[in-house]
Amino acid sequence: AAGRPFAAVDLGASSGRVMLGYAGGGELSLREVYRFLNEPVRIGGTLHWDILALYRGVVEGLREAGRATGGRLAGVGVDSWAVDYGLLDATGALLGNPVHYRDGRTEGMAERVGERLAPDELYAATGLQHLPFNTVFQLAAAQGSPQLAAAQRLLLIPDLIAYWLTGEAGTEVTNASTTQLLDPRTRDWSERVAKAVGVDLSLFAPLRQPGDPAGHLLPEVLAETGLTGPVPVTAVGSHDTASAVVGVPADGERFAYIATGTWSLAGVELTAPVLTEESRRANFTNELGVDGTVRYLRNIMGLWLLQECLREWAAAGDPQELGPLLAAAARATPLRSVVDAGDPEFIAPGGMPERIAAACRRTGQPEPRDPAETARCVLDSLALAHRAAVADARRLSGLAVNTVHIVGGGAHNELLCQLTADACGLPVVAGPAEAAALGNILVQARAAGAVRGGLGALRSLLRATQPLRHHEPSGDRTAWDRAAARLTGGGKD
Ligand code: LFR
Repeated sequence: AAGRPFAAVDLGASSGRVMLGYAGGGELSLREVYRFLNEPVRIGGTLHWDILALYRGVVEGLREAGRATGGRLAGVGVDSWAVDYGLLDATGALLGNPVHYRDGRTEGMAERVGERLAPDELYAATGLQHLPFNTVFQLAAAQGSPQLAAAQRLLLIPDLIAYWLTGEAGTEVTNASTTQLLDPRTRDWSERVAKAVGVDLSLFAPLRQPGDPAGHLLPEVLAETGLTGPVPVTAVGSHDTASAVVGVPADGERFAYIATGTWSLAGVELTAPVLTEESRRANFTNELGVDGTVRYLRNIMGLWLLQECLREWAAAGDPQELGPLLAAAARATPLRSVVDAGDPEFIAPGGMPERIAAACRRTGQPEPRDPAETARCVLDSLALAHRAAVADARRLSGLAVNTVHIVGGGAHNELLCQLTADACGLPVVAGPAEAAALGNILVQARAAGAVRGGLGALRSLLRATQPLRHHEPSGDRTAWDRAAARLTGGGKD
């Protein structure tokens, strides 16, 4: 093979994986070498990430990658979910387990921060959509805690893993943009915001750009993984969604993307942020992307709704297999009832089937009667939310969109992809499912000189090498309008 071997560490909310990719000389291939569960732990009423288990998974995965390559790797890159962090003391020791963004500690924090900086000013300065768990709100919740008082460093999750692998601390900018402390115009910290909300910016390590060197695997890590040094670690789009957007196999600029997994992140790629009041009201975010781009998108609950139902049914002694469940959902009555898949009421774990049923009752719609109807309700609701996000992104950014790309785990879900095409009235290109890992590898490979060019060139390499599926819009689009009206109280069928 012509390509050189790179490892992508990609940590998701439900599982982590180490992927081995070969890139260069026209080749781009990827395979999973190790996957491990990411199981949060509730202790003393707080939901934590089991960060040491995740780190162990990373080490095991790098060892597996080395086993496949004779101990040689041309590079390693780390991406994960956003907003969360670990605190380190003056010696670099971790102060407690990172808290999960779905933990309830941020309740009431937006109001508290809002007293110091009004929501419209916060948006005008940071361009970030309001999500209750943005890092600023987590830091507001941690204010006054002995841990924060002892902290000398704050490292976002992928930067924390990279620090343990290399001994070097940095703050990668695409993920830093999800803290709500960064100005998307200057792509640098907003000292004004930090001062107003009482955050000490010296907690953060220096900013890094995707493609920047981030150190080398430490001797102890080489020994543990059996890899032969030196192995460079490269800053990638360390926010998984930033890497996933690199991994969108788009041709040209007129596309919308939906990165689906635990979340659906739906929007467009821009060269400048949109910071208008209208954009704030539509709850659109301006997260930073690779190569100076802006990820203008909205968070939608995503397959979390279904994952939580599956967990609940299994716990109640009624386990469902995903394949048959989706087949039954495909046969269920379309658009029988829908919920607002953008509603933050669905963020916390627990009791999901009942919470979905309650949302249906509240809007005067029939409750789903069984798992198949619940799954159909979730998928119809996601497609409806995808449609609204794509329409709003077009309207607010002025970008003419002619194709919707679905990447991430949800690209495997044919029903979801078809419903999204139907709802949007646009062709959907589905795949790659491992867009985040591919985006991670492409940025490393480019930094190493194995591939060349801008995002357009990286994406044409994706199109040439990755299997994609096409969905043409079908059905009656007005049915989606009527379903949307049920949620806004605009009329009940
Ligand atoms: C997706 C994601 C989203 C972010 C959410 C929480 O994995 O990174 O982009 O809003 O997780 O961090």
